[in-house]
Amino acid sequence: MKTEITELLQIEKPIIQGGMAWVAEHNLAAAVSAAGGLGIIGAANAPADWVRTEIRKVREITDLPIGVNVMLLSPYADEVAQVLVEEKVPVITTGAGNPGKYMEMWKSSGSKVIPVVASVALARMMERGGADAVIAEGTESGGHIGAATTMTLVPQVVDAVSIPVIAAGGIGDGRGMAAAFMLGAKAVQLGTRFVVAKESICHASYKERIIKAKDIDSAVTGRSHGHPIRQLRNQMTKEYLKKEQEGVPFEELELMTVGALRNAVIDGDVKNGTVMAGQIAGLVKKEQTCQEIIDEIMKEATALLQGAQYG
Ligand code: TUI
Repeated sequence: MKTEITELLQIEKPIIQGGMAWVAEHNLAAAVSAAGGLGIIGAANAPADWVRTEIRKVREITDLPIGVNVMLLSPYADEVAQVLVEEKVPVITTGAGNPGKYMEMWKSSGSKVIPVVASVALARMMERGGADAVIAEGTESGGHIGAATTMTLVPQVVDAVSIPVIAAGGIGDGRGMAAAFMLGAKAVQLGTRFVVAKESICHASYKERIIKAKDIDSAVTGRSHGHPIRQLRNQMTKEYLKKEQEGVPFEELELMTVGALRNAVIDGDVKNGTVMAGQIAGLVKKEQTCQEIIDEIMKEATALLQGAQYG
């Protein structure tokens, strides 16, 4: 399936893996790229040296294109931005902010730059700033989220910009991919489904929580202080939401979540840790290899899109 995104990124299939903190490391990124999609290393809050090492580890496994996601709230964002220039990373995506100040350096070092946007206004600004494409991410996503749904955001961003749009948030199978293409997207980005991939280093208990999740099992913490995070409900979200409702100050709430994502992803503490996942978790039923996931989604989407205009 050829689209403006497969051409732009030199990949076979228009499926991109999200840059999930702790999960999106070299094993997962290499497996997604090897399966014909675009694997992404999630820099999240990691130091720049970790990012450089992960990029080099992927390169030992495959020559195929990969990307790095820069989480713009990270204290290491400036250093990570510089490492991506030095390592000549072919694709850079960004999240949780406006990457305007890095755009020129990344473009002039030859990277394709694809910011995640949660509004039409930011999409327009990114196009003016030289972005090659944007990822329109709906509130169905796991982790840090915006307010608009994928169904409403994607077509409005598609109408507002002339660069290609990648849809994200709530997409977990070929039906979701086909629907996104009908809204005008030229590729999709998936997170939750890849968390459960065989090649994902995520703890078995975390994967199990996603597999067992039902449609309405996620909660959003942090709305009161402007950093909403979607995650699966557990003891921690219960306590957090109660304290948030009582008006407990941000600093105290933040203390509750220090190291909590790592505790869940690496140590498997799904009770008191942060189990980030999107609303589509209820659809994810089994652990599969990245190749199986991508082949299944492509087969289903292409059958649905037969005769439709998707390129
Ligand atoms: O970035 C994400 N998802 C994430 S990042 C993350 S790590 C984290 N951990 C704890 C606290 C905060 C972050 C976990 N999940 N997705 C991309 C995304 N970007 N979603 C929404 C946005 C977004 C929202 C508003 C991007 C830009 C924006 O506007 C900023 C502006 O300045 O206009």
